[in-house]
Amino acid sequence: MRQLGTTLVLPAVAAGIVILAGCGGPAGAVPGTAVPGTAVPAPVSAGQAMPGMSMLPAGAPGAAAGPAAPVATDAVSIQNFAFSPATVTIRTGTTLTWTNRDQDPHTVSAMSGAFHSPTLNTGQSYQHTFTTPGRFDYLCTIHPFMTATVVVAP
Ligand SMILES: [Cu+2]
Repeated sequence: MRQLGTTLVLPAVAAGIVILAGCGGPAGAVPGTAVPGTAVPAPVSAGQAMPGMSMLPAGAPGAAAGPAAPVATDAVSIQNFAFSPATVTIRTGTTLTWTNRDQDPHTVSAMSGAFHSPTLNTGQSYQHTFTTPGRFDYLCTIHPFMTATVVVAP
């Protein structure tokens, strides 16, 4: 008898756990559902985003201090027939360095003619200092489909 009772209880408990677990989801969703729209994911995503987001706020103050705070990089890789990053934003006076990491030769050539590297073979680099604010689209003259942009902030 006891064994039967116990046997019956266990499934009941298990079922209860399952039910509770099941209710956990819907229960949490109900409040959100009660307020349809963006309110549903907001609380959840806010909590989950905190760890990842914490890095952004950390950098945000610094970025806020410098309105022009661009992508902090002064190096562009030429790899897989593409410039990476394809768009870089730098401050006036920054020297950019392109390095060819492909097996094929490439060039770094401004469409405006503002700068033009020699043919860069594997592992070779080219540097150009941007002294004038503006947007500089450039390409590889050997592979004209390879285009990229340098944005020079004042
Ligand atoms: Cu190329």
